[in-house]
Amino acid sequence: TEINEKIHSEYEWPDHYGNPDWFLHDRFGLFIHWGLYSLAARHEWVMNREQIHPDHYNKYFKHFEPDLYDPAKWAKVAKEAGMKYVVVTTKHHEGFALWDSNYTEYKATNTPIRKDLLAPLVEAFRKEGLKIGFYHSLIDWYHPEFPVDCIHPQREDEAFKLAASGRDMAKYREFLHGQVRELLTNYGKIDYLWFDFSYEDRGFNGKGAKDWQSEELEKMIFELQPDILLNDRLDLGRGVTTPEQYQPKSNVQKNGKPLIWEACQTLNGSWGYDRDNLNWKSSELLITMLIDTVSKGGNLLLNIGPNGRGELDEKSLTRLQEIGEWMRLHSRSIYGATESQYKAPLDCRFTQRGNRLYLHVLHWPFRTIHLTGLAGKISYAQFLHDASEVFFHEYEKPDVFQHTAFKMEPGEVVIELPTTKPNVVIPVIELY
Ligand code: H79
Repeated sequence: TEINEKIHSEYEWPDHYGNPDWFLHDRFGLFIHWGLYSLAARHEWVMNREQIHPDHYNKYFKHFEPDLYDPAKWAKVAKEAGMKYVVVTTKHHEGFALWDSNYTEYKATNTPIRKDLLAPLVEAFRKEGLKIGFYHSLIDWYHPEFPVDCIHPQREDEAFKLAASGRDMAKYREFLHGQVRELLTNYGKIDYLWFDFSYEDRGFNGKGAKDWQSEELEKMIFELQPDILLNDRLDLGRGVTTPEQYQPKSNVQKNGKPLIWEACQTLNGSWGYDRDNLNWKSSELLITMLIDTVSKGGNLLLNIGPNGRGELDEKSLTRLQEIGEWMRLHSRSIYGATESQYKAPLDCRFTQRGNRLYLHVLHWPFRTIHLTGLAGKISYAQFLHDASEVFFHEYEKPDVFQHTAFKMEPGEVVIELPTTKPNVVIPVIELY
């Protein structure tokens, strides 16, 4: 109980942004990438990677009919995995709208399924008590006024180059702002808006805040949804920092203060449904990534790519279920927890919630773990999963006889472990 509470009270976060308390508490969200690329089933950048002309890509639009779509199932899976919020692709770079937008004909209601697919999803996840986030692509490879640039497909094709001349960013911007207005008007309270992405520095005609008119867009967003959180990809230097498929070495700081950040990660390296993918992460690795993120003061937004019929594949389901089983027993070390001031030993991660310290043992050692600087600060230790007591030994003074197995440095605590690793993916010891 003597563990010093020195959790960052002040984050680098703009005053005019919404209150991020729920976000900092909840820590774990579900990302959903679902669009026409789910039919291609070979990565959501397929249009770019294979330089597919919009006219040809149109086959996916003509055949999009997710007849088994049941967002209540997805919401249940997310809830049981321990996720507290969802971020769904309203429109990805391909330009296809999942909702009944008045600004385009390229939308779900004009595919064979003939339905707004966003409304039932929002309803289903709200019903399970999850907060609602929208992913929205700033980039658009379908809109005829989006100026062709360094990451636009078909840029080497002569006919395309001709069609690409005279595109008007102002017209695209009107469309972009208009769609965002729809999304923030027609679906009730939206908790989080996740833009993707700015790339002014990436080469020919790369786009940033000036192109999107991010300041005006941001102003409109807060008029429509005063409590909403925004990510950092509008190129304004503020919002939730979103490292992509990358675990930062430590909490990112700015002006000497920690930033609010969220790792976004895939199950297999692809965001969209990817049938032949061989790069699936194990459940253990995914749980490790969640722990690692929270131990650095961040959130984890973990992605699924539902298929063209609107279902989740077996591999995704298994992983979410296994994460959920771990979370059922260990969420106390995740929700409301953050990084600790104490340095974790080798192959361990600390999280801290108030005066409670959580030691996550990623790799099971033989018999002991030495913790530095904690002598005299702990009164009890137990495994989280079964509340079984864990013995520990504290350094007292140098001249006192100490058992050789627990030879300690000043200030150290030695945790005494069972020889066999408990039967959970990653055991956690609660210290307080
Ligand atoms: O929606 C998911 C991805 O499709 C999207 N963001 C997540 C959430 C995304 N993927 N990649 N990126 C954002 C940034 C991409 C950068 C690169 Fe490139 C594309 C690196 C290599 C190809 C652009 C073209 C920059 C260099 C070459």
